[in-house]
Amino acid sequence: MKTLGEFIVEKQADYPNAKGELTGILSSIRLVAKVIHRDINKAGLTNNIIGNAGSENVQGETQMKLDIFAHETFKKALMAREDVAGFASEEEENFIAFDTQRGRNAKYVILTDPLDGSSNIDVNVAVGTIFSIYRRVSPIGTPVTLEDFLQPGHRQVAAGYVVYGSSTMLVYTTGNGVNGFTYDPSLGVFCLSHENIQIPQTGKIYSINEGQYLKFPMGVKKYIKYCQEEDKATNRPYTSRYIGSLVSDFHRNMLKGGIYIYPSATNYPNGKLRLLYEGNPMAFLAEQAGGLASDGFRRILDIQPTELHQRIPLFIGSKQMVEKTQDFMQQFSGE
Ligand code: AHM
Ligand code: MG
Repeated sequence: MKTLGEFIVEKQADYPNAKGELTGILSSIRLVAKVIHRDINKAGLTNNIIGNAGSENVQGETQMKLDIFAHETFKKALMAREDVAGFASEEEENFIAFDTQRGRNAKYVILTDPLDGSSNIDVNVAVGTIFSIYRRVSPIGTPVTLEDFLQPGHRQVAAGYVVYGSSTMLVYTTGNGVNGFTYDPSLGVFCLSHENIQIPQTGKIYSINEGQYLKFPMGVKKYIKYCQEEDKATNRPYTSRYIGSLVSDFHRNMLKGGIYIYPSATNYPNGKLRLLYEGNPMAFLAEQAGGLASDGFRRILDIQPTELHQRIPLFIGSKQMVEKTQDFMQQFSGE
């Protein structure tokens, strides 16, 4: 049995010049995952953590929404170790520069969606934490700038997610394949359980919020109908599975083969998901596992971000299925 800690140290040995900064960041993320795992598992019992931020519980204590709690946990863990130069989160409008001597001298910035799918918490459905790491472009020794965060996804150094499901798993890549670690709460360690994950080239599952069907672009509507048509040669009709928690939907599709789509819609002209906190890290993982990620027309990892909380349509998963959606989007782009 190999633990995540052992695995990270072993990988660092492949890079003789590495100073251990990335190793330190991954260790912080591992700790964050354990803390969030613990708190999610008692969310139903702890009445100062569930519910709306800003409201008060019966004891008059301020309630903290779990996604804000996860954000604070992440920020504190990174600040404590000072392994990163800056931090940006879906839960905070501006990025944070860790403006200490160690912070200014650090090489990396980290971006996160600390608790994705958080509306699922109150009903005991799996949620996740997503993270993305870049090498800064501003000079070492200065505080980080916005440009450090607005880099195209193909420049990511590492990315991953934690899924808090029937078991908690941490899945990540440093650009050398994708590996998954399952948490053993009794030992407090993540153990390598899914080595070198490969997304099947095609699959039977499509995941999309079909309630929004009428608002979707014609290419997406036609693709949904394609998924539902009978065709033995291509294993159709496909199966529809939508949890409404990107990490969980992606994780299942990655292991079984499938596609997740959050397209643009008349009420969401650029989709709902965020390029920096959701699109890019999941796209990096998808490609590293042999899959694809697109906005319907372009490779997600090639998009030059223009703002921190930018949204993008997302088509992600098995290669052949994503390619098929691109054909449909292209063919019906005028309608
Ligand atoms: P969040 O980051 O605010 O939790 O929103 C992202 C989530 C995804 O996890 C999920 O796939 C999607 O929103 C569901 O949205 P919808 O309810 O519109 O289908
Ligand atoms: Mg999210």
